[in-house]
Amino acid sequence: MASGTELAQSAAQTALGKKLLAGDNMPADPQRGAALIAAAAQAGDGEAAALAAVLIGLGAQSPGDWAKSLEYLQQAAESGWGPAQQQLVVLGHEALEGEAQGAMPSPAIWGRLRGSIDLAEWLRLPELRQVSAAPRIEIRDAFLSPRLCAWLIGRARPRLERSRVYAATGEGQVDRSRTNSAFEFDLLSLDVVMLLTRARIAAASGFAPHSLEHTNVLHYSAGQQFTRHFDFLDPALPGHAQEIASKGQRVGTFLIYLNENYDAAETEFSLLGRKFRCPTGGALYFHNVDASATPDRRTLHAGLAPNSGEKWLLSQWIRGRPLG
Ligand SMILES: O=C(O)CCC(=O)C(=O)O
Repeated sequence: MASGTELAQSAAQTALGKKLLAGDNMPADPQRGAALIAAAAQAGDGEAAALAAVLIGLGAQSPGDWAKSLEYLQQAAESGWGPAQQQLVVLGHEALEGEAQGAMPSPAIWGRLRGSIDLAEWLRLPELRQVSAAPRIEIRDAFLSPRLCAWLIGRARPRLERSRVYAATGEGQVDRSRTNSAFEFDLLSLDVVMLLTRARIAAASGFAPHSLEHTNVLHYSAGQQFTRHFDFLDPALPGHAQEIASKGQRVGTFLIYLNENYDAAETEFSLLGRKFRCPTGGALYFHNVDASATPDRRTLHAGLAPNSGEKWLLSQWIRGRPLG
């Protein structure tokens, strides 16, 4: 068992590792950050073990990598790191939830929860329904379970900020055309649940996980909206052209409807005269460019305002090539 001084040392290593990963008040040095996190996890720091799970998940290329990531998550949970315990609860078998959340859960529960996670099921996709051929729009019902949707809402709810639009300069800015709020999951906000969700989105869209931008969870109160817009970058605008050259075109948009107890608030494609919304966990995917990779102006769309209730939506923009 680690002494108090050893634990304090590994917590300090974790704190420095996080700063180096994020480039927080110092130049980013992901390699050194990851090495510090690995060392702190080895020394028994729970937060570091949870971060190691994320770092492995970020580079995961096989079920074996995911298994390794989950081992670290179990280690973090066993050392008492609450966020890791909660992730195992939401990923694991529902029947174990009550036991894990009891006042004095048995130390063995975290291993049992990990053992109950069905990784093959994660990567098995629900059938798709094509609802428009050009632009191509697809729906997959029950893409995420209601439990997962509630988890994602819970992660975003305390961290919401006013949404921004992508200006002609290529900068994000607050604008009255978009009045909803959002939480953007940056590197240090990621967890294994979100990474598995991203892996599922990547599989459904046919792109590599590294082609996915930061994931956003959007929130609309009654009356809030995202007026008609395109998601592709416009090559005619210098700021966008530069962004396309350096990071690739935003070729796809993948939306997951995280709840359903609101009125109206569909995603509207005005030029197609069509509106869509899915029951909790359903996904809508549309291609922002046509078969020749040209921006498709028929994708003009809006997030309409709820008349009542609040709408939660996961929004994932996808680039045509992996981001560096
Ligand atoms: O809220 C919606 O239904 C649409 C969201 C959207 O337009 C986007 O994320 O690009």
